[in-house]
Amino acid sequence: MTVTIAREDTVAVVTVDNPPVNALSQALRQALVDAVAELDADAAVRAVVLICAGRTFIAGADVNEFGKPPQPPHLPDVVARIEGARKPWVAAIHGSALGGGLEVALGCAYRVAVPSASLGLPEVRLGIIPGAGGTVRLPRLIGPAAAVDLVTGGSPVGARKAEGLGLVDALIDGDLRAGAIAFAGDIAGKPVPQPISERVVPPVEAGLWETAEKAVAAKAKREVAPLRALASVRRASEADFASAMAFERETFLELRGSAQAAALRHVFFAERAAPRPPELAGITPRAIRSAAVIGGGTMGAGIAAALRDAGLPVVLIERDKDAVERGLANVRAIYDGSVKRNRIPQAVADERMAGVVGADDYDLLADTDLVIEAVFEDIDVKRAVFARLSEICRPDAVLATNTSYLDPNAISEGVRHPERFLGLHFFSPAHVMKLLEIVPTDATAPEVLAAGFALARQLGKIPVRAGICDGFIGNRILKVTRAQAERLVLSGATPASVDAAMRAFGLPMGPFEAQDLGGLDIAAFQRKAARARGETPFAPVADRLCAIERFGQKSAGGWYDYQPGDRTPKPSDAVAAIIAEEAAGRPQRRWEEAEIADAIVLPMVNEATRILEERVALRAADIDLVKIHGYGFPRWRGGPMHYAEARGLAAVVAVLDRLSADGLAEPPCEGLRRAAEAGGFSALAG
Ligand code: T1G
Repeated sequence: MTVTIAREDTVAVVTVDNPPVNALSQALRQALVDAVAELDADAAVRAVVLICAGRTFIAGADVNEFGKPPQPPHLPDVVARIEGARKPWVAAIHGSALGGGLEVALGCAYRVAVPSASLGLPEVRLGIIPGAGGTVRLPRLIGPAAAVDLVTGGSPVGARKAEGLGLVDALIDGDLRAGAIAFAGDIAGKPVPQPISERVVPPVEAGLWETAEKAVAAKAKREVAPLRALASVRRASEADFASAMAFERETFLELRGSAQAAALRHVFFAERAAPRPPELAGITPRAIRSAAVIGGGTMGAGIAAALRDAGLPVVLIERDKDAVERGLANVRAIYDGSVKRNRIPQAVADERMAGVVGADDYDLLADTDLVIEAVFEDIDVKRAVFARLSEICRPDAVLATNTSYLDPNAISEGVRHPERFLGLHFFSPAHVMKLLEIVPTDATAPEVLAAGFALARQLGKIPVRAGICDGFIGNRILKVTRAQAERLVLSGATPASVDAAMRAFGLPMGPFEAQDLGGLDIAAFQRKAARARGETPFAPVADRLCAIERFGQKSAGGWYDYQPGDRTPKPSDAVAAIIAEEAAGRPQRRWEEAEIADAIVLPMVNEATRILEERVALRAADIDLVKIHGYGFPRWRGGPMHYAEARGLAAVVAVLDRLSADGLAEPPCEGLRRAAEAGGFSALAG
């Protein structure tokens, strides 16, 4: 890390260089304090530019330091030293000024930025609140309402919007350093703006706090930090600067040590490790500049939209003209929905739709870089598609299957140049869900696997490398969850009580609601294949529901009853009767919410441990990402594996031992017992 000072006539330029994102390590904080002292003492200097090397302005406190006691100089003191400097400091922002980086910029007398820059306070996404004056200075600078949005939402704003808010004083077109020096030269010697800490917060609109409290609580659900951040902005508006700073710092330090902050930090680092499997170090991905999707159903249309959203031209192939039209209509319906929900303007939807060519002619794919198959989950149908693609596509074109359960090795049998084949398992809706399971076959070449990971980044998705087994990582665990949910309703719980318990745990919906939404027939199809392989999947009630074609919302009834046109699940007497029949002879018991959550979540951990031991997943943290980004596991719990470690694996083993003794779960696997003895899953790492 270096902080260098250059002198351009009467303007000093302080350049921070702390790769990869100029995070505010202890050494950098000290260097900034030293720079203030040095430049205050230099009579020839009349203004100071603070600029960063590399891809971004300061991106925040160093998250690596969070697990340790804070070291001086503490960031609020650094910001105060800059604010109290005898010469005006100008923050010159490119890339992102985030968290502590924006707080440092707020200590400067001025802020200038290139138009492409962004500024934000994302601390709530890490389970904390700004801890160096962000919630206290921001309302003084841009007003309480705008400050509430920035602080409680955690989303950055672009430089132009920031200028409109008064957060940025000038936009610099062209070279930032030169522009910032010119700006500093202009303001040098002029009256310096009143330090933000000495200003008062502009008047608060009537009802702001009550309205904000309702909106933030509704969005944050069980996450603690957003409401605490709101409380800090409110305190800043109602108290003097010093006491508001003390309140903010006390809240920050409390949350910094919280379980939710530890979980969210775990996810932050997991999301940055997953896209870099060690086997791909130094491998250049095969370039993907054009794509095609075979199959215009729900998945194919979603994948086509995801590709278009990333700017790739897409050919959507179906078997005949009518099917092509249906496929294009499915893509158009996705964009109509996005416009209706104000996600994108109509013009963007039209431009993206214009980039989808529908066809029933495979010959159009002769020069396409990537083809993703999303046809019916039948191996013969898939093999036939790839046989044609082998004939027509370039030998180096990447061929991918979106299969959920079939073996990509088996699908790729007969494919020419099998090294260019892999599994890309998208989650429905494919243009929304972040998770992408990337499944190499025995033959997949490293540069092709790397192309899968590069595509994930281009699509803004979270890639997780998955080995081949039935259901890869996520759906394999889902099978266990569904079996557990049935065990619960056969031993005294009800679909409604299980779903309520899992919503209370933090899931967007419970296992029975989810089955009704997705359709019971899909899992029934998988159970039939499993039984053909000699397996014995446990689903006595689901089997009976499918036998009477109760497939869920698509068939007016599944685990719940539905009124026509109403998706609200209603407890079903018919289902209750079937459950009662299947439960006959089984011990019945009362189930508290926490016990239901244990009986659903801890068997997930057990199966995930097997997945880890079999190397189907590279890391326990990867499995957390699969559950969070593919199945809605609450991010603030860090994923099932982090949740189990935070709870204590010995305690997890004890609960599973008790449940399995009552026939309500499988016993803990050997790997889980070993991890419990070792105190964590890292003991199972290869
Ligand atoms: N601290 C330490 N390392 C960080 C970091 C941080 N804040 N942010 C990113 N990295 C590392 C990351 O682990 C990865 O490392 C590399 O940088 C590239 O990251 C007092 C307390 C800045 C928008 O929450 O949003 O300030 O794996 O892959 O896609 O109130 O990183 O390469 O070794 O994400 O170009 C607030 C978090 C902290 C910003 C760049 N700040 N970072 O995205 O690169 S709390 C944040 C980001 C705080 C104050 C409070 C993004 C990015 P490696 P990347 P990117």
